[in-house]
Amino acid sequence: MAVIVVDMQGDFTTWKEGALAIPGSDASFVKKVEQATRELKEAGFLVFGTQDWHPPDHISFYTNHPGKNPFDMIQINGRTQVLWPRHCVQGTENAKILLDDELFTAIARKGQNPMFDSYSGFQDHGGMKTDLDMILQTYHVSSLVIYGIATDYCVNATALDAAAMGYEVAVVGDLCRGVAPETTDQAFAELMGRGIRVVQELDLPGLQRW
Ligand code: VGL
Ligand code: ZN
Repeated sequence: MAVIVVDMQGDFTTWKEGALAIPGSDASFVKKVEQATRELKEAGFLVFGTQDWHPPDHISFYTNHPGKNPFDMIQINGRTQVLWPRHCVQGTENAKILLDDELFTAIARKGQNPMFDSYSGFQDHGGMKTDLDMILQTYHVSSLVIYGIATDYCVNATALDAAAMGYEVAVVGDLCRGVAPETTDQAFAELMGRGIRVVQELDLPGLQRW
């Protein structure tokens, strides 16, 4: 049994005045996520993280598409791409993970190829795998508790991929924050539709028998 903490990085938080700050991601949210993660680790879960880690010329930045604005949608390689503010640029202060480093057994970086976005911690939009699945297999992990930011993008994509790959998955709703209410509601509905359990932090003690 293991935890995946998704993209708890400065640029996604109001706490750090991030470039792509997700509503409700203040210091108390981050501290709550850190405390819950510490308790899960103490209960015997291995803890893994994902980290959005883009080069400056990344395709998802509106600044790399002349005339475009933040949150515009464009077609790239036959799929819709949201254009984001520049965020989580490799090596920058706000690309750092905000939780205590010592909690993590390993961290999988994603979004490093300038040509492809990567919401999922398992693979980018071009189908290139990260190390995450291999790392989980090394530790014989079969069930995953997933939470972090953003519910409607990277948490959603990571949980859907995990379920599709055969992991038993629970997403902890109140340890997530979403970009927008409508897409966040859609994400929870989609997760439940794929057999993923959506639980709350209070339910976690019951999950520890996984
Ligand atoms: C994310 C948008 C762009 C996320 C990452 O972590 O959900 N969202 N890059
Ligand atoms: Zn990104």
